[in-house]
Amino acid sequence: MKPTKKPNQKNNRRQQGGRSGARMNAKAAKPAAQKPAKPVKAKKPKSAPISSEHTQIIQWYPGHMTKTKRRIEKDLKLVDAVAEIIDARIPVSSRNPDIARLTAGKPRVVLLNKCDMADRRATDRWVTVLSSENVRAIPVDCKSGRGVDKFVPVLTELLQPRIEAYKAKGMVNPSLRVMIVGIPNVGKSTFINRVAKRTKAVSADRPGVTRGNQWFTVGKGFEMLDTPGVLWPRFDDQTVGEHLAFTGAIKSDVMDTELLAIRLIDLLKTLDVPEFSERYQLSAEELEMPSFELLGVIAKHRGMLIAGGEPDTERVAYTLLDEFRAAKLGRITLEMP
Ligand SMILES: Nc1nc2c(ncn2[C@@H]2O[C@H](COP(=O)(O)OP(=O)(O)OP(=O)(O)O)[C@@H](O)[C@H]2O)c(=O)[nH]1
Ligand SMILES: [Mg+2]
Repeated sequence: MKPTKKPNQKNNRRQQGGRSGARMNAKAAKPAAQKPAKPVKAKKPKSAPISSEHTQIIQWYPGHMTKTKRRIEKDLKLVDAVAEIIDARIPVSSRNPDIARLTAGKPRVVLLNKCDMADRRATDRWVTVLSSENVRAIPVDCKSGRGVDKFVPVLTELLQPRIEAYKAKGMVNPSLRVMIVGIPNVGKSTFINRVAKRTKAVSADRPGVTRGNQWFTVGKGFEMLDTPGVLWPRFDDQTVGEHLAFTGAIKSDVMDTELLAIRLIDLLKTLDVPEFSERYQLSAEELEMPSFELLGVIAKHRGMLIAGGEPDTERVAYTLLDEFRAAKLGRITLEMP
């Protein structure tokens, strides 16, 4: 799919003033895309100050993800259960809205990963909301391994009818196969390594590390299928793209970092995060400023200046996003049940 090149993106965005939020490009998000897409980087207007009012286009549904989705549908026939890994900080945006239909009644475990970076109480509430008869939600922190030991017992319990059926067919110690699915960079490969108790799958802190499906034997009687991260089109909610970008599921080179940082500041202000003002030494008065001005204030407080003493807003935008992604602003859940 060819990126939707906006010849007059700068002016377009100004005209769209008043609509906040990263705007999904409906054309770019068409699920029927075939070819891998070249990202469209939104640029901030040069002649006017940037603000939360400006929107940017995040192209977040490249063509290879359509192919991956089809392959997942095909490989579902090979597995006994599905483990969907979601990001505990954004349980709505990181969730595949089609999974129930795709998995067609297969036992499913939802793992709320990266819960070391999410608000504890919010995670507890999400566990209750997401669990149902055929679905179990488990909070995990694959960085430390916390919670991962609950996975095999829960899965074994969910798969009991299937294990009995295998036994009835005369199969002794049948190998149970689990497919691991989730958005890019959510920790799928890290989770497999945690369950296997050794590094088998390649993992790194950027989206798009796992390129193809790969089977791993993770212990007695269990095999896991690692899959590339998939993003699902969500036309209904424009904030989804932003939340995916804040947490690092979408590559940062497809968006304007300053606009993104301004939108993050908007959100942090509404969530009333004390670590935000403490870390960047922001007074109550400064917190009242529009977010684009606040970005400049943070740059000044951090000594990030360019020639002439102007704040280096681009550099501070990267810093802010990096620090949020590393949970240096505290444990923050962006989406509540
Ligand atoms: N803080 C924290 N970091 C985690 C956790 N789980 C995984 N990570 C980190 O997240 C990054 C991505 O992990 P991967 O396992 O490569 O993610 P993936 O889902 O396989 O990513 P793709 O293959 O690109 O789709 C790595 O830097 C991991 O160390 C967690 O529970 N907490
Ligand atoms: Mg991976």
